[in-house]
Amino acid sequence: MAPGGHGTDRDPKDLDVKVKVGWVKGMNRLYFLYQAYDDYWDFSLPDLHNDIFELVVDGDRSGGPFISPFHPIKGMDPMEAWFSFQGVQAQNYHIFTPAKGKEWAMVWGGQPWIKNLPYANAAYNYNFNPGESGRLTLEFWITPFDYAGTEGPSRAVESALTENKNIGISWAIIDYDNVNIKSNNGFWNLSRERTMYGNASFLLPFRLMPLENRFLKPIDAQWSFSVIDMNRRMVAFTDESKGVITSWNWDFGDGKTSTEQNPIHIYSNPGQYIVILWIEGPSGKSRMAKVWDVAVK
Ligand SMILES: [Ca+2]
Ligand SMILES: [Ca+2]
Ligand SMILES: [Ca+2]
Repeated sequence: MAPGGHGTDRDPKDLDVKVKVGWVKGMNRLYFLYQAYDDYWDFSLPDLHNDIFELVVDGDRSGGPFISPFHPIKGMDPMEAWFSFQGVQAQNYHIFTPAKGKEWAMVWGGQPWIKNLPYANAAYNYNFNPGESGRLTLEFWITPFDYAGTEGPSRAVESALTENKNIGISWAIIDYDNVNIKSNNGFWNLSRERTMYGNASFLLPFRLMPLENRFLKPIDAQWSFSVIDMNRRMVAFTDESKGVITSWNWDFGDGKTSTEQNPIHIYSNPGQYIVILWIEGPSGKSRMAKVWDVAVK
């Protein structure tokens, strides 16, 4: 991490942090595992004086400023900017480590609803009192938004998380080590630019990696379909199988078959069909059947 603010000499006896980030294909969520040792966990007060993991996410890397003091229009009313601008296109979470008698995070903007279910959740594990040292584990997940307005989820747009997409992320760790001293003892940035907290152009690209090969089967049948013309009962089938494949065999469930990779089939009669794809390759065979997903009237 690049130092910023105070606390430029990192000392693991003062603070030692490990962060892991993950995602699951098919869900617009980012998962975090935060493991930290601190010599003084500062979390008894109800305000921002708290050990904090400050996370900033820009799900579509639109970049640019996103907090009211950085609004491009000079002299903008700060509350107007808070509601129309702050956190709308990139989000900043001040996550309290830990949170006791306090919500788990402060979302720095006019969209506090994004920290609650079904958009986020958090759980802590620790065994210390305020002012003591020890180890903390925090697990949480969030939903990044391309648009998160103050009016709530009805007009919101989740960031679509897809394989190999780059998203903007940075974080800072704010270490308070004395409940009686107002200022913090350290502010550590992942980004080299301290103002990453309010300008998404200073976030770092995190690539949403595909599953590593060791987690994949060498050959794995999968497919999807789309009814392209219900009047003609015309259905397009798309092969989504993984691995090296040399042959495809489709059974459309009406007695007809195909050896094309991506066939289009016309059903003669209405009904729900059991469609089966068999594939073969150098590493073996695989089958994927779907019962009654394909239905035409
Ligand atoms: Ca400390
Ligand atoms: Ca954005
Ligand atoms: Ca601390």
